[in-house]
Amino acid sequence: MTNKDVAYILSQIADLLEILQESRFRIIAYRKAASVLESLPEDINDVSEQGRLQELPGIGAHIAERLEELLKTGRMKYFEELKQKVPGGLLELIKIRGLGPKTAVTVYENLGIASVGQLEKAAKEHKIREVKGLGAKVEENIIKNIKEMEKREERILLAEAYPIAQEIIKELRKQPFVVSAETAGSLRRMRRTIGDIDLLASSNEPEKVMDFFAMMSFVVEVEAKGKTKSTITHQDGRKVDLRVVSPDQYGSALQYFTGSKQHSIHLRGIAKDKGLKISEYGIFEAATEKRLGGKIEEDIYSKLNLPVFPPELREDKGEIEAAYEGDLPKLITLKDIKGDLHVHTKKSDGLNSVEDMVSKAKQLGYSYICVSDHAKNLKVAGGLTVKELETQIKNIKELNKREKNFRVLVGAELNIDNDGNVDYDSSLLARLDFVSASIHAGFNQSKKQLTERMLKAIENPNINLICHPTAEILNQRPPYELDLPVIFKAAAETKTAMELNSFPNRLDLRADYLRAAKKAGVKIAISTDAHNYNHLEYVFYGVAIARRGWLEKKDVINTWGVEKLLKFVKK
Ligand code: DGT
Ligand code: CA
Ligand code: CA
Ligand code: ZN
Repeated sequence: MTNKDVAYILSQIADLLEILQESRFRIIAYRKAASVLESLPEDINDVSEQGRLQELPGIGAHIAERLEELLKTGRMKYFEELKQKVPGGLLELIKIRGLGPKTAVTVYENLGIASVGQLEKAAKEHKIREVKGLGAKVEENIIKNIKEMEKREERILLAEAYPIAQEIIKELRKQPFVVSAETAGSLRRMRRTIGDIDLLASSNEPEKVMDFFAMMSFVVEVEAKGKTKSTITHQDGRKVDLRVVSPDQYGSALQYFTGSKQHSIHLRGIAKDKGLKISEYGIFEAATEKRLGGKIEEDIYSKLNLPVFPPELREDKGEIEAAYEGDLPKLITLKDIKGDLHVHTKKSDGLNSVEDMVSKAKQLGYSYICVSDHAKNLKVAGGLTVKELETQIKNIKELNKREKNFRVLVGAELNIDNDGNVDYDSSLLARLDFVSASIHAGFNQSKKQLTERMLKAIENPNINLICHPTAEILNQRPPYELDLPVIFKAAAETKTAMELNSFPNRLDLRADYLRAAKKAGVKIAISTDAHNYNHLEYVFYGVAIARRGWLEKKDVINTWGVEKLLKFVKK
């Protein structure tokens, strides 16, 4: 048992005593003891064996005796007895911020509530405010704090995790005692959402790395600190794991901790057939245990006659088979992107002018953008009236006269209504350079209805792109159901592109749908749906997801120059 384990038990005892409304002094005593153990510089087991427990501040005869029992037997009778007296869910209840033991006991005694789920339900049904001594304010806080608690358990958006990790990696690499440092896990594979942030470093002085990591300026809590692995909470509330290995094991460790687990399991099977063994420590001859390498990832992959896969592909979704058959895609890169086809301005619900968007686009090295403000039927998003769109067309025409190596396309993001119809009449649409359409409401329709609705838009000759096709919002709204094979077939036939929307909480189409779309012959636009000029940078995440979807430059229409793009639009 570690100091931390013991401290946790002591604090649970304090919680239980609070729920049982025991003596204030006893509760404080257990809290104090827990905090002493939390920061104790030596191993509690040693202290106990040497009979020095009572020498520690805040540890009296009673607690010392119970600790000794716990450290010797792994159990503490007193703790077990307390737990018997309190329904299990109550301990969970008092973890909700602002809900003290007193309130927990009150709701338990009055309403029989002993779990977070029951509590949330009762609060939503306004049962809490009726309990004597609680009231409406308490009820509101309960709902708010439960929501917050759930949010903390959500997966992190890639665009949230990535900058945090890069900041740490950059600092680590500057340290003389760090040989290399890199992201690992789902973050290195650039999944849309990340469970926890995994980092890996190599060093000959691992303890220095651990010390440095724990003391970085944005660390708000050190959850665990070991000789080669630590976990901290970043000021953004996110947990970050860092492991350190020796430089000669860096490659095998990086391969292992990048995963995915499925990918690595598949590799291990292949290694076994070749009489080899791989682990985080290296690649070995199975019979003799002789180490064959592990300093770089290539040591592992090359012994299996495999290339070092781009991390985005390491999901065991056919990449290993494709590599043996020489069929791996040459993945698209950020440099291939030449323009953004989904950009809003302040004329609808964006923040900036066309000029602002253009100037940022030029900084990114683009040669075009398409201004696609919302259209008239989407009033909530400031959709442009016919007259406003006419003005937009005129203004952009003027602007293009002043531009030399840059082209602003005029477009619109039409709203596909419940019947599959869109804004404006087709003579006006025909005057636009590039037309997008998307579903913004009516998500509760059946799969059949939604599919037909979208098909109608796809078959509309004026429409070139379907934006955020499944309407999924990460951590908030699941994708609606579509008959994707039917949709993709129609899109390929009509040369209607599908969007990979790069906005961090969308990243829609997701990787497996992109692959299916590509297989069906559908072209993809990686756009940002920028509502201010900084959003144009989100394309980075879009490209990452495109890579996870095995997309190549040729599959993506905004890697083309503007002439080729407009030729595609003409269908
Ligand atoms: P996440 O955090 O849920 O987004 O997903 P990952 O992929 O980052 O998974 P995580 O954090 O549990 O573990 C990091 C990596 O460590 C994982 O990608 C592969 C490796 N790993 C973890 N558990 C196992 C295992 O049981 N077997 C193998 N081969 N690798 C594992
Ligand atoms: Ca992870
Ligand atoms: Ca992890
Ligand atoms: Zn949009």
